[in-house]
Amino acid sequence: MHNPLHNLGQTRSSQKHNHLLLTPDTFVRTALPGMKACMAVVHAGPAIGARFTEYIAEFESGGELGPTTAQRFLYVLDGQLKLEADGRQSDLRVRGYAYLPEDASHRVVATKASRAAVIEKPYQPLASFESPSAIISSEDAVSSEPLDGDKDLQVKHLLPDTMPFDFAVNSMVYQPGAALSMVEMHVMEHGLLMLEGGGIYRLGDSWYPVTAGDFIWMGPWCPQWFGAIGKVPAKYLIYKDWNRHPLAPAPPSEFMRAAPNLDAEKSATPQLTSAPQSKTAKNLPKKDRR
Ligand code: UGY
Ligand code: MN
Repeated sequence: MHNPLHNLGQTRSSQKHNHLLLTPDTFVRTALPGMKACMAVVHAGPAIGARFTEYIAEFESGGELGPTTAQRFLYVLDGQLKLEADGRQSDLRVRGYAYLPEDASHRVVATKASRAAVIEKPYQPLASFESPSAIISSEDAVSSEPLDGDKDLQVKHLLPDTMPFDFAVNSMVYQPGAALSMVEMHVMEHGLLMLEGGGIYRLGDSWYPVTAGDFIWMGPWCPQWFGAIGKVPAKYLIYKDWNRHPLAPAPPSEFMRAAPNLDAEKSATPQLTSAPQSKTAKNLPKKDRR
């Protein structure tokens, strides 16, 4: 039953200068331009200092995402999506995902009531590399590897670990009792969606109980540590920017300030490839690639 006293104003949600914890009791839905029968719960974006946006899209059957001028990554949480890109149609089921480069004209339509995590980031090109092609795959098709040799903490890299990609999206599964082996502080920011289980997240100088459905944004150098507690594994989907020099120009400011012309027709057609195979960027010891 709806509680008019709203739990006396209590929530686990918290906003600090270098991190944000959003719990489902505080989610507010909004429509984004071009969405049809679909609502977004925006979790992070330039308004809080993030250089990407992440939102949960909640589709009715037949609902559709609007366009974006940025790179887009989609991960299906519930239901089923039909993706049309480059004249090809693909079905994305739970744990299915897609990476669409900036110039990929595409449509995303739900074939039943569905939810997806959507990440969008303006691309930072490198003069010496071609920009990436589209990827359509499933987490189930990607093999995992232990983090820092800990078999109880398994990571799946959903995007190729190669320089053309300016961001990574990984899933991380912690057996009960497993934990990050260090308090991490790094230049990259994170968008993190808890998918299963729970535990304790240290963010900055605070320790938070977290559980499936929660979202966390961590700004650059935000102290971070996680330990899984409970009787089931804890799993999260985590975004980070990477593979770019810290002095690399930020994405064009039009992306951040002005409303882009989202109706513009795009002509370029991406080349679709299957699951990523390459794992390790050249010249970097694997253990440092968290
Ligand atoms: O990839 C990462 O930086 C990851 N290990 N961070 C995290 O789980 N908070
Ligand atoms: Mn990290």
